[in-house]
Amino acid sequence: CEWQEGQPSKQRLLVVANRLPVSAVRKGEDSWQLEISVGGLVSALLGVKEFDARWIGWAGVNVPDSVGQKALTKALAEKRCIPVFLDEEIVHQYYNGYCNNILWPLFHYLGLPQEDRLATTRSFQSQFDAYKKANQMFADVVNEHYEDGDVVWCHDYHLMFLPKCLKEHNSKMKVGWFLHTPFPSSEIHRTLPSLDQKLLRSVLAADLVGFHTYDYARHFVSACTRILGLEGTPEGVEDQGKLTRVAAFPIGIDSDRFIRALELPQVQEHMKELKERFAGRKVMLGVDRLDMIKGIPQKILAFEKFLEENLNWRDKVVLLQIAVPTRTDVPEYQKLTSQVHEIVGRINGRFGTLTAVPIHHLDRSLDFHALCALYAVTDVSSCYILRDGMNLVSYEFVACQASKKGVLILSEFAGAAQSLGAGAILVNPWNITEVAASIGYALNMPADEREKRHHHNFMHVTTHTSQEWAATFVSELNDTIVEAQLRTRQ
Ligand code: ADQ
Repeated sequence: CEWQEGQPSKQRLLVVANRLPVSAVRKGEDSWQLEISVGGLVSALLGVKEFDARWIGWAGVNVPDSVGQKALTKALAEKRCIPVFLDEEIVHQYYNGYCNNILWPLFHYLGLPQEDRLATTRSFQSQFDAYKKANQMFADVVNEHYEDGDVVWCHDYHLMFLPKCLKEHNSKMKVGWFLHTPFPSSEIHRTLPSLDQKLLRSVLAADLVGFHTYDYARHFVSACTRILGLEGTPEGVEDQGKLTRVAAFPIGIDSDRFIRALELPQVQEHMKELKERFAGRKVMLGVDRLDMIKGIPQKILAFEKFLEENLNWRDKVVLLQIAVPTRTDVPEYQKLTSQVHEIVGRINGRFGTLTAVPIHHLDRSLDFHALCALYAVTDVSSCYILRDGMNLVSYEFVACQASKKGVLILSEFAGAAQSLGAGAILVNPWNITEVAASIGYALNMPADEREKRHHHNFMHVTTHTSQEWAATFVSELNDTIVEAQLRTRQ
């Protein structure tokens, strides 16, 4: 975990996110095993080494006893991580309930099924209360560890109340908030009954509010003007003389880490095995958390349509879908897993031969080296997500394709479409006819076109890195504070 290599001479940064970059597994009364977590936020922030950083968050486990809490706190301290202990009821109401059942689908424009909508409306208030309570618990831990001059960087939709809690305790604290998901149009935001105002106002307590794209930032400002009646300015949102800066900070990846990894003997070995295993076939790849927003069923159905219409490709192409399970105790996610298994089974039954099946689907995460090797041997990366804040998988694929120059098929509803759109084939993931045609186009694309498209994206991915993203956000936050101080003095 490179996170532990903090640099004491640099500015102190407290990163606050719902989950720590590691998950804890209990091995005894006072012993813990820590495993790196999978997810975009972790991938992006692990590469950030310009700060003397500490990470505050939940370790993903209920630890009711003080012996266990003490031992876990000690184990995490070695990784520069500080735990927030949440009990089962809070996790149920705040994390599974308000965050994952309400905010997540809402921010990704996915409505809830009618029966859930009714149940949710009834349980709304208690989930919202738990959300506020959990945010206050995060604030208490930040306050305990905060030192004058620290920058506090709050992340994501789980912690929209945090800026307010922190500023109420210490108005001089430098607080930034960044959203990793899309911020939907204000019309969607208004369907959060009666509580929308509270959430927006809490976020506005931050000094700087950041989004992946200009569109999301614009939606946020228009929600503040339409719902709160505040004034939007070119810099952000103004409320009674206080300006909250709002801007786009597109995230990137630690591209060097991927490029360097490709030279490692174990990665080369993996690549050799994969090439032998899939010799004579083009490789298409999907790497996603198993989540509704990733559109895995739609992706597989589009592949089926492609095979239907192009039987000559039947044993010449393979789709490798690596889907790491998340939120496994939420029924919607369990249903999604069964649905994907069923579709994969049907298509393999329909198009498989005695020696080969068209889809390899794995319900698990891959380690970093295996992932790099897989990206490197892929011919076509299928990132046709239904909706995604950015989508780092598309960046990681591009970083690993320096020699192969494979094709990226990317959803127009991913934030990455704005940065990698010129090099990728953009598709509407809901339109499987269009996606199926794009698969054919990608598989047959001539080398010079592939090279041109790849070059565009590679330049972007290697210059707009996660390090640059974090440095820009923090420096903008520092500048915002200085400007605010100057304004108050005038
Ligand atoms: P995620 O929804 O997690 O992130 P994404 O940006 O694609 O989505 O990042 C996923 C990360 O997890 C990647 O680094 C990928 O390598 C890793 N990963 C996914 N599946 C894996 C598997 N099976 N095995 C191993 N590793 C796997 C959220 C938002 C995104 C936003 C990021 C960063 O939803 O829109 O881009 O945060 O802001």
